[in-house]
Amino acid sequence: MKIIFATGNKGKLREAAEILGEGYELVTPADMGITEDIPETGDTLKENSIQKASYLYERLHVNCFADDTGLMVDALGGAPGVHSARYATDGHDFDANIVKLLSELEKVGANTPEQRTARFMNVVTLIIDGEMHFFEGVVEGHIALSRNGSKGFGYDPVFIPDAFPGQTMAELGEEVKNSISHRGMSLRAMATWLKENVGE
Ligand code: ITT
Repeated sequence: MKIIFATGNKGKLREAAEILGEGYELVTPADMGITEDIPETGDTLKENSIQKASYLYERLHVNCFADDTGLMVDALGGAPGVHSARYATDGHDFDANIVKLLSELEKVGANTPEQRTARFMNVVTLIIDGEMHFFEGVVEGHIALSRNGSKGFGYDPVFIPDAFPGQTMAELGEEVKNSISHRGMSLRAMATWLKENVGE
């Protein structure tokens, strides 16, 4: 099945291709000549996910999906949350975001795993024949005291999932990450829905 993934994030694209597997050909907005940043100005992950998928559907009238993800840290009242991409700067600066996250946790004196609990939450919006469908995923864990590992992207070097205590997502590598991740959960649910309802 050929489907557009409304993302400009290469890490997400790589993971989605791996999670969905051989039956899918993923096309990006850039492949379709859409090179501007797709706006994401909503107050919730779901609003942003809808905004990204709708932006493409309105322009191209083709089946597509979008993923919006946030890292919710309990000791920071749920921050960076919906603002995860632009936590430290206006751009998508992964390193600066991690530096800010570690420093904010230090400021509030959250030093133990129990004080640093967090989760990645993900909402996928799928538009098929003009109708929207939603799939959600979550992975629980905590924020490491310092960064470790070089795989993955974004906040992976500081996120330790409960399923593998002692290793960050960036140490576990893509295959293990996908098997337990927020994105793995929602995209596998989307693939099941597509198989049952579209037959692909
Ligand atoms: P698109 O909107 O183009 O898909 P984005 O990077 O803007 O890409 P989000 O708004 O969904 O995507 O992501 C918010 C931030 O969370 C961003 O900085 C990501 O790098 C980070 N992030 C998203 N998924 C992640 C993951 O699986 N592991 C670590 N960090 C992640």
